[in-house]
This record gives sequence, structure tokens and C-alpha cells, in this order.
Amino acid sequence: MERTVVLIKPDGLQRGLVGEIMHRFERKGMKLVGIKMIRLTDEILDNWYAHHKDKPFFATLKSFMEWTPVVAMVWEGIEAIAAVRKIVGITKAREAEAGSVRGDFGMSGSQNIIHASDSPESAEKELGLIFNGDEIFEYDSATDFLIYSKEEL
Ligand code: FUP
Repeated sequence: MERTVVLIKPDGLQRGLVGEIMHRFERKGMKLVGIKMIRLTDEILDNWYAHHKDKPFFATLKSFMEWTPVVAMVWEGIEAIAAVRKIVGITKAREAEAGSVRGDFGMSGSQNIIHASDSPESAEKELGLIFNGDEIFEYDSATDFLIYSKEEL
């Protein structure tokens, strides 16, 4: 099982898309193991987006992400990182596939509603930046046997 971090960004929160987005991960068969609202700080964002720190959009990106709290979630599943990225869609929302969150709800390449970890390394880093150990829950999923075959579990 993999864990991946999803953020509903300030535009997603303001547009009332929190329930809609969570519903998509639930229906897919992903397991929610952590969730909270958090106000992102300069310190978190400098680390989170360290790979973008020299890009021209970095300052705008940070102030956008600090505009309101975000909804942070950790979803678990087999190959969850890639599965969630498919649901999210590509960065530039106006070019994202219809059916993805960005494809269905966005037009912007910067105000693009949602974030999802892009690798096991970034998932681990992002989880550590936002969640304490006691905010991630281990519990038996009553539906795992319906969602996965015996061989997969
Ligand atoms: P993604 O993994 O799809 O969220 O995309 P990136 O990690 O490449 O970018 C992270 C965020 O930086 C994007 F969600 C929005 C912002 N960004 C811009 O504002 N302009 C750009 O040209 C590229 C990214």
C-alpha cells in the first residue's frame, strides 16, 4: 500500500469543491487515513516547493497557497500515488483531461484547485511537513476485499 498527500488549495475551498473532490477519491476505492485543515506558512512552502524556488512564479504561488487554509488529506491504496495523479489531471487545468478534477473544474495553470504528491519521496516529505504521527490512522477497511482481489491484498 502507498500513501499520498492531497491538498485542496484555496481556490478549491473557496469554490466549494471540497466534498466533490473527496467524493471522487472515496468512490475510486481509496482509503482516507488522515485529514485536517491547515494554514500553510512560508516555512512549509519553501520546503514543499523547493524545486520551484528559482522559478518566476514562486512568490505568486506561495501567496496563493497562503490565501486561506487548505484541506490536507492522506489517501492510501495500492499504487495510490499514480492513481491519485490521474484523478487530479495535469498541471495546466485548461488542458487537463475531462473527467479529472482539474479537467472538470479548472482553467488555470496556477490556480489549479488541488495538489497531489508526484513520487514516493515527495509523498513522504509532504506527509512529514503537514501531519504529526498521531494524525495518521491505521484501521481495517471493511471494503478492501471488494476493491482488491485476494492476490492484490
Ligand atoms: P503539479 O505537480 O501538477 O501540481 O505541478 P508542479 O509541481 O509542476 O507545480 C506546482 C504548482 O506550481 C502548480 F500546481 C501551480 C504552480 N505553477 C505555476 O504557477 N506556474 C507554472 O508554470 C507551473 C507551476
